[in-house]
Amino acid sequence: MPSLSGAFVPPTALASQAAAAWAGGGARRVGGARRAAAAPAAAARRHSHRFPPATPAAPSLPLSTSMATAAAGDGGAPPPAPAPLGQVTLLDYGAGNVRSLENALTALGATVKWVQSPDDIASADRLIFPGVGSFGVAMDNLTARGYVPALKAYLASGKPFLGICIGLQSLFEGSDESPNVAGLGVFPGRVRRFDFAAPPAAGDHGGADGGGRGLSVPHMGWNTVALDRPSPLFAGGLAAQRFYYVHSFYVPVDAAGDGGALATTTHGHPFVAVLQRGSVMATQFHPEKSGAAGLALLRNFLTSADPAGAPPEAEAAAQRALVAAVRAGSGDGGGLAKRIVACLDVRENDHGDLVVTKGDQYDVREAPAANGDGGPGAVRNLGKPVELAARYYAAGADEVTFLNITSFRGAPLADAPLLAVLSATSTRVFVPLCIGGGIRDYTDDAGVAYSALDVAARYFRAGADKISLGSDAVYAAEAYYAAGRTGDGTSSIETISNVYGAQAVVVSIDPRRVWVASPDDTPHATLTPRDGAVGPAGETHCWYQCTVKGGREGRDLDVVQLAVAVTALGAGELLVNSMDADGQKSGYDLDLIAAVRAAVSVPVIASSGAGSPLHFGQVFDATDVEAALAAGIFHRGEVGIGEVKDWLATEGGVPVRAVGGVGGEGVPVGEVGV
Ligand code: 1PR
Repeated sequence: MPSLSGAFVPPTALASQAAAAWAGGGARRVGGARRAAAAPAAAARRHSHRFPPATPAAPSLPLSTSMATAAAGDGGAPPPAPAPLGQVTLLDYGAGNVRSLENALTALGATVKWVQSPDDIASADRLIFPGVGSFGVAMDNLTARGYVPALKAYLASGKPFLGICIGLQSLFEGSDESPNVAGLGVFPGRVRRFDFAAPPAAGDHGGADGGGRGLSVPHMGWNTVALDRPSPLFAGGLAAQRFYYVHSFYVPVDAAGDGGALATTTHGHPFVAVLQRGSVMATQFHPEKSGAAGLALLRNFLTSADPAGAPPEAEAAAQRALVAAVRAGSGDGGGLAKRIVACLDVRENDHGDLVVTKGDQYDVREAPAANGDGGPGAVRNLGKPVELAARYYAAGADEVTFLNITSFRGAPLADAPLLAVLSATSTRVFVPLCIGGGIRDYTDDAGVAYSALDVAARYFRAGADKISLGSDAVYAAEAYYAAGRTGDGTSSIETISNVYGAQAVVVSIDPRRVWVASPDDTPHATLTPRDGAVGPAGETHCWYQCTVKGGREGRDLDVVQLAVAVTALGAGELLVNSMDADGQKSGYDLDLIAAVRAAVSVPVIASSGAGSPLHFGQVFDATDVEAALAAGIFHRGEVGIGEVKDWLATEGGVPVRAVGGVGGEGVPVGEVGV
């Protein structure tokens, strides 16, 4: 178990040996040309701890489950309840999901104080800036509230500062995202846009993603850190962990300046993962969404006497050993892990309780005979939403999705129980949460009009990191084509994406296969199934029709048309269900998923039909999607998330985030120590 006090216990004999070898070998190597002659003494001291560069020719193997788990400790017994950690000040300006960070800090035992005025910034002892929204929105808000002078003074004060995501990017002079907006300028240089119009050069990425097309943008998911030098922030084995990133813009390593990049990561090319100059630290990833590893990093920031200083030598040696061990095992290639997503379809059962249910080809009711009265069967009840979500987090789910499957019938914001479920879940689950169902413009029974943006805002405030649009996205795509392939700015996709960013908008597609004898029989793009399947009348071709209202109504739109339209309108990720494969446990519909994957450059989540770990391997191998989702097999306990990940890591050669993490995931609130 990693120690909270900073003293590091080498996790395995392997790491111990590596530590000894490293300490005896190159532990004192200096960063050569990267050390500026005139660097201040403190900076020079830090440089003396730098790790040597990774061997360029090192193979890009996945970070092995066993190594990362071992590096993180046994993850077994729950840690003791956290001692109070004192106060931390959060700089927020009211946009996006900052509740997650507050929840994470509270769960660690910290008292959170929100900045209400410039004086609160000046009086803070430890300040965290969880920037959300775009670069321009962040800077405009800081300026409008008069925070910029106080923030600059704080950044120069030597007191610990931790920026997160936009909180990192806003430290620079400017960004491609908002070209006319000046940043804080603490670091020179600009934040750049990922541009993968052309595929990265062979070997230029971790092999987990990419292929014949460019890498997906946003960079969304769990990626590694390549630590440049030991740091108190990474005490406790964190250098071997993956963290959750979600962003379309990045800080080039050069822009961070000499020694500015405490850690880098790779998506097509290296970029800054963690920045540090003096007491100013910032992560491109979201520690509050990075499971136990992220919580451990936050705890290190809060508890280290000098989080920006050099760690004690024992800890520094342990970190060097760990980095060496990771490099030896993984080649330091980085790249996104494939995400495993647990999905919870929720609805009221016939007694009015909100339950997790699960359909077979979207039918969530038991067979009528089970009732004995000739009426419809009962809604399948597979458990309580918060409990199941927490269980999946503990088991290593990389993301949890709630789909409110009957909300199209009523008024979504009247669905207070679901908002309560989301709020409760976000205090216990520290990986990304997505919620979908019923997000659209509507008017309630009292005649009050709500926009989709209003509905989404409530979900974000309740703890969602992303929202998912189903039916409304189909209507938006139809309007897009009717208007000549353009949006008018009013669709739910556009309005929510504009305010919260594309990465916060998922489109959930509910297609069904339509068989045709010949491609000439339909205006839609057809394909011939790769497994040789034929239709009921021997048809050899099919197309995938979009549906609305939970599959109850088919539309004259195919999945590729939908995918192209919704990403043009601003969706940042697609969730591809299949009405035919749902609940069948015979594998994902590879033709369907490959067709969508090939049509877009945003991340794609494969859904419907998983029955075994092999099916996950097949979909990653055949379609190159970034994530795969399952429901039924997890709910019924037939296959565990850990089983899937172990199989992928050992048999499938697929990079995944190690299950277990630091001190175990999903420990109860009040016991989130690491
Ligand atoms: O149209 O914006 O209100 O959103 C409604 C949302 O509810 C959509 O995302 C839609 O997919 C979902 N939904 C509606 N009805 C159902 C149903 O099952 N009757 N669920 C439904 C969709 C598919 C997945 C399922 C996977 C994996 N269910 O959620 O989890 O198929 O299942 P498996 O691993 O067991 O095969 P809107």
